[in-house]
Amino acid sequence: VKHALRRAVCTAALALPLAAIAAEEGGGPKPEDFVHYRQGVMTAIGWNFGPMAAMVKKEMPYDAAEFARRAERVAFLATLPMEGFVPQTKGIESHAKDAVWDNLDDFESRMKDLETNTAALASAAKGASDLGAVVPAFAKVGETCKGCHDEYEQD
Ligand code: ASC
Repeated sequence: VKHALRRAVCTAALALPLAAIAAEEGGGPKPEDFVHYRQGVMTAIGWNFGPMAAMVKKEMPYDAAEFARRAERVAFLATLPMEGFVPQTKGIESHAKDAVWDNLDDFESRMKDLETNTAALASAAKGASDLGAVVPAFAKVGETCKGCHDEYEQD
């Protein structure tokens, strides 16, 4: 009887998808973990965007290699935050308005625009020797940031 019971329990466990087992045992990410993850990525994007913005505003001398390196980083980082905007985080206190989850298709399409426009900036920055060559692509990224923040970010 004991063996039969153990076999039944093991069979049931194997039938459960791994993710469900992880969640049941508390091993999966909790809703707050998704929020912290996306906040960390957004912070890293801002960290790398800042010096590019300073160069464009001529608050810092234009350094083509540094600009290109940061543009590459931002293009990669832009592919990451969407994974943190999962519906189970709706209602958790953060800078994200609930409007994100009420308009998830629009939000996701804006994130895609960010990927596209940051990739274009990284390409433009790669061969650029003067600031003028990167400003249009930089401005487009800035508009993409601002458009989405205006719509979906709160204090
Ligand atoms: C930044 C920052 C943003 C964008 C946006 C561009 O430095 O934190 O969200 O630039 O303001 O318009």
